[in-house]
Amino acid sequence: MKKEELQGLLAEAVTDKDLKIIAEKIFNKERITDKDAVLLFEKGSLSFLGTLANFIREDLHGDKTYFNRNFHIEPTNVCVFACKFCSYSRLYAHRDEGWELSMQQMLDIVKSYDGKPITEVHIVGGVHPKMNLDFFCELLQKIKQHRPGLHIKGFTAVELDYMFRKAKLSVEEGMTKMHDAGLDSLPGGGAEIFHPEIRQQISDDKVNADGWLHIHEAAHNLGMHTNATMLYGHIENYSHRIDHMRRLRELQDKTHGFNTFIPLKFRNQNNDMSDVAESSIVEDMKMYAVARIYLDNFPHMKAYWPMLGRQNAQLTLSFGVNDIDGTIDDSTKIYSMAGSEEQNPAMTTEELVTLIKQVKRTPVERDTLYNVVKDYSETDFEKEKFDVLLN
Ligand code: V47
Ligand code: SF4
Repeated sequence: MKKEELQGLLAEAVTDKDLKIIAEKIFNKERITDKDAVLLFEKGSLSFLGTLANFIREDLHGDKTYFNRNFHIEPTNVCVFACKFCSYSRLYAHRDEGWELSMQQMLDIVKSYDGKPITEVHIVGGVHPKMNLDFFCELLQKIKQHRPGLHIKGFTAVELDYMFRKAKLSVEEGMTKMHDAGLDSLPGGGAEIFHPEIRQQISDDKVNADGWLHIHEAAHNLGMHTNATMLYGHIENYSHRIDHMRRLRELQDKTHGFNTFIPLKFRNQNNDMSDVAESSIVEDMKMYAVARIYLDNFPHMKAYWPMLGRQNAQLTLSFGVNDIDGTIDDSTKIYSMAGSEEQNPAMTTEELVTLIKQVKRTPVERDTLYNVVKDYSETDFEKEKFDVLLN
């Protein structure tokens, strides 16, 4: 729908003066304030927020919906920290209940994808006191020796902060070492909620907001791209969410190093916050929409489908999202252990493409840096299978 038509529709449907002013700002590509964002959360109806977020999404990306082909390595779930929402980690004292992969086991995982058209490996896990910077630098070097073209997106700022401090290196020195060893980009994990009022209650002992942002800034300064997440839908309020996004928007103004923002819906099974109810789907869609509207300098918005479930992920594509992550191998346990929809989060490319086409969007396979690998708008999988049989 054209901008003028949308403006007309909203002018009739929206009676609230403040919301009308915000809508005008968005149509004129002006930045909204923190106060505007609170108002959107509090007063914006789902259809209002969806219309505005979708306007921005289509302005930036049209109908394109990106995914990539990746696999995960989770080196360990043993962790020195004890985040209350985490269903995945085991303290070092209980490491016999967890897992620790050896260097060879991790390399064997990489080798198991030989010959497959995978573009990225995502490495993320607990903070193990014995797996140090040198160990992971060696792993990075060995992966690159084996498959130089594989993009390595790895290690949250929480893991890196711990490794750098243990190695007695500054953030800049540590990041340069990892980058030189083969680390290409950083995932967005460990951000949770930056505001100390909440952070102190849910993950008191790990790197704070400034430390997290410092690590991402150092990566950006080396030319690396990174993602950012936010764990929402637990004990935080709207102001905490906006405070979180404001800190990200400010750093992005400075470095332009963030690629993607990923709101992560809090899941409440098997953790110390099981008494906290999960957010509703309506609340989830509002979260995606407000994030798309507020973070005007983030190129991409991602819904992580293993956590949301497939149908809800489809829904997010009308609320600002233009990326639904990858065809993930079933090795990622962080969400299945927290009670996500997907106990076995693997989807073939064909399934992912169909999912996107079902909601009338254009599936595009990307690499980590959003270079187009393949546009699937014209792909007919049945015909492709038939052609293979004939040849
Ligand atoms: O930081 C942990 C979250 C994150 C729970 O950058 C939980 O492409 C919900 O960051 N309920 C790690 N969430 C995963 C992550 C990620 C995932 C996918 C893609 C990318 C990317 C990054 O998982 C943690 C934490 O915020 N998490 N426990 C839970 N119970
Ligand atoms: Fe450790 Fe990460 Fe779990 Fe926190 S969320 S306990 S840092 S694995």
